[in-house]
Amino acid sequence: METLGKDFFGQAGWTHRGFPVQLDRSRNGTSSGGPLPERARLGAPPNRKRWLSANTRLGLGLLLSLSVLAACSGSGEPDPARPNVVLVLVDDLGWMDLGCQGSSFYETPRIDALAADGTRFTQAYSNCPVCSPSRAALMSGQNPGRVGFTGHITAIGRHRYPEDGTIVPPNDFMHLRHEVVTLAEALREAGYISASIGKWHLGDEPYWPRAQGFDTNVAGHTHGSPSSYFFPYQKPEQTWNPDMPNLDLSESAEGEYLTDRLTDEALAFIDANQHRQFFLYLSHYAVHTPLQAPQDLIGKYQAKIAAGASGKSAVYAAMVETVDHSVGRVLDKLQELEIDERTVIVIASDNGGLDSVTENAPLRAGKGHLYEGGIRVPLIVRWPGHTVPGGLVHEPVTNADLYPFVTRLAGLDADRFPAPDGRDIGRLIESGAWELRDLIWYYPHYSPQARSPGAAILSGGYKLIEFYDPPSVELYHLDDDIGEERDLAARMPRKAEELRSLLNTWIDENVPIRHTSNRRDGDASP
Ligand SMILES: [Ca+2]
Repeated sequence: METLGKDFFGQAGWTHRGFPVQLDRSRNGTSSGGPLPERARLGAPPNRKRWLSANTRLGLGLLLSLSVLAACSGSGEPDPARPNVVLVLVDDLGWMDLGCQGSSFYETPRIDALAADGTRFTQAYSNCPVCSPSRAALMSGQNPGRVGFTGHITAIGRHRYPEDGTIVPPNDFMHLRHEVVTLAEALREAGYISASIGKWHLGDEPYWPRAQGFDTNVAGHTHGSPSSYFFPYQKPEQTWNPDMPNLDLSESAEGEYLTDRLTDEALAFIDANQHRQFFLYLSHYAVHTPLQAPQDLIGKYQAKIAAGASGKSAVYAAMVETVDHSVGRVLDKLQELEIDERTVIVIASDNGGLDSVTENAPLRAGKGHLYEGGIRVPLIVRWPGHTVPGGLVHEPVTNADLYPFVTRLAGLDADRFPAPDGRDIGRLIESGAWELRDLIWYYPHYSPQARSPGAAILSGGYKLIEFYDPPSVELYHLDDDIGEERDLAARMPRKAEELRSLLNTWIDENVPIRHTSNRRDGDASP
């Protein structure tokens, strides 16, 4: 496949090969190291949001309905037809990391109760097996490939990849471009106030939440993890110590734990905005590494393991439980303020569980892989008046589907806030009406975990993974092989070729910044 050279995004003068970023071709490591190098900044001026440009945004404010404007004015109670939205994104939460998902090791009573009170999606996916691109999809309703952000941001900036690999990963943007209308920007148009509390990981400071439609950013920065989960959230012996923006530590004390502190911030935001419509994006750094948790909780899981429970890490389990506490505190606050009935809650994860610390079985592999363990994630929605207690949805959905759902909740017109790769999951909750569609993953990067670039398609119950290094395809029928143990590619070559063709046609037509061959003969085909 050929890499598009210019103007795919309408940015005059931009070329892929002209991207002045130094690629690091070392084999070793991807997520630790020294300070960030100066990075290229493309497109819009870096310090000012150039949002709502282009035709889709022309005159948008004037087109808002009077009811929306009334809600914006702050007069009276918020329109109950347009609920608050609390989106709790748990970093790296694996498919089996919750009691309601079937785990007997992890203790997550509050999330389990939420699932019992709402709808649980049994085949939900992140749009990428690693953080940043997955979050780009969540915020945009678009496939990471479509927005030119397919690899995650590391502590050194860009991914490393092997010098002798078969492909050169795309020189992607490594930020969510300002031209993309984020969920927060859309909701701002509907009069919502919004806060991003916790992990962001969608670019350097010019692309942090305040520049992407959020009114508040607490602790969101360029990177994907804190140096430490404990106050002061830094490790003096480490050179890489990102500050936590707007996290006032003047009254903090030793032992303060980040997940609890972010929850404090979330509750303060809810308190302050209880009389208006709000969007709370509570994006926990947990349960991503570094593995750190309160000692009493760790001891509890150490005892469980000692007593014979099957669990890989007591510390990780303790981190999962801190997130459950957080969700419980948010639920209690909503109830205390009597706004729970006009608040939609979503619990989601940005990629599969890290399989060195958690058990994803029956899924294969974990974070960083295109197998189910890397992309299949928990998704729970409570939508008062709509979700039925204990509801289950088995249709495949992705986090990009949250964009059209949430914008619809806010009363926004889908024509003006399109989500080309998302579909409103509210339809599934309300009526079950859903047409089958193909899902696509494009992840041509050497992840730290899998080091196996590739792409995948889920179509009609069959999943084909095309690996780029070395080139190969695998075909699974997920409906009767959720563990991807029986590769059908050799037995069903026509089906494999059909899906491979669909996959690559989609990539060719929709992904502007693609990988290239690393072969020296100049052949650009993977
Ligand atoms: Ca993640």
